[in-house]
Amino acid sequence: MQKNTGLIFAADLENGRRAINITNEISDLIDAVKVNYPIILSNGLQIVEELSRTKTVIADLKIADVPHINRKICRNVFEAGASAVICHGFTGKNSIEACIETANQMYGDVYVVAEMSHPDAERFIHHASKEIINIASQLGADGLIAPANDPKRLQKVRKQSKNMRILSPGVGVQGGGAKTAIQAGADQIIVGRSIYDHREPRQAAEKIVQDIGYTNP
Ligand code: O7E
Repeated sequence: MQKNTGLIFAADLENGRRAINITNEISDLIDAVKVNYPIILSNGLQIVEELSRTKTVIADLKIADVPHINRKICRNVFEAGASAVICHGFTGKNSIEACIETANQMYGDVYVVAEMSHPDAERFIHHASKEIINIASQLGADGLIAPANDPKRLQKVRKQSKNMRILSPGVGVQGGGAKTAIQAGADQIIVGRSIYDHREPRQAAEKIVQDIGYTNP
């Protein structure tokens, strides 16, 4: 996935038409559109194909199964038009590797969840993040996911991951700021509700892109 504005739109809408309309409306302001279970379960995998006509699609299925199932999940979403998948890291080397091998065969990217942004995330995943980052790095993952609303943890992930790309959710409704997250080490910011729940989604996206520090060349 190319980095340009630094903004990734999380299209967590059950209404596929609305997701497509907003994606079209802000398409020049975003690097990619991220789809998760709500939109895929409501609209089928076809929504990946439809969105991919406008924008690079990241399939955020937080894949976390045994290796042969991970391969099938990845193959299905790549065949539908996704350019990248997101998998969990806590499942360990073999499960992450299955995603990366499949992605390599299908010219896709894999991002691995290193830390999460919700309350109580620290109970389990944060203890494992250092090892997750090491495994993701050794296996050649394209990047990591780490929380924008916890700049200290984000900084830590940045330090441990050296120059791996970091995509960061948690801006807006979850309390994080785009500028702070970029300063803490994020490369790209993932935003959903602050865009799609805004009266003027384009205005909201423009403001975030400004906060990221993107300037039109
Ligand atoms: O709070 P919002 O509305 O801006 O939505 C945030 C999006 O980021 C949503 O799609 C959610 O699934 C995702 N996310 C988190 O909020 N926290 C995390 O720790 C991880 C993710 C995520 O996207 O993981 C894979 C990128």
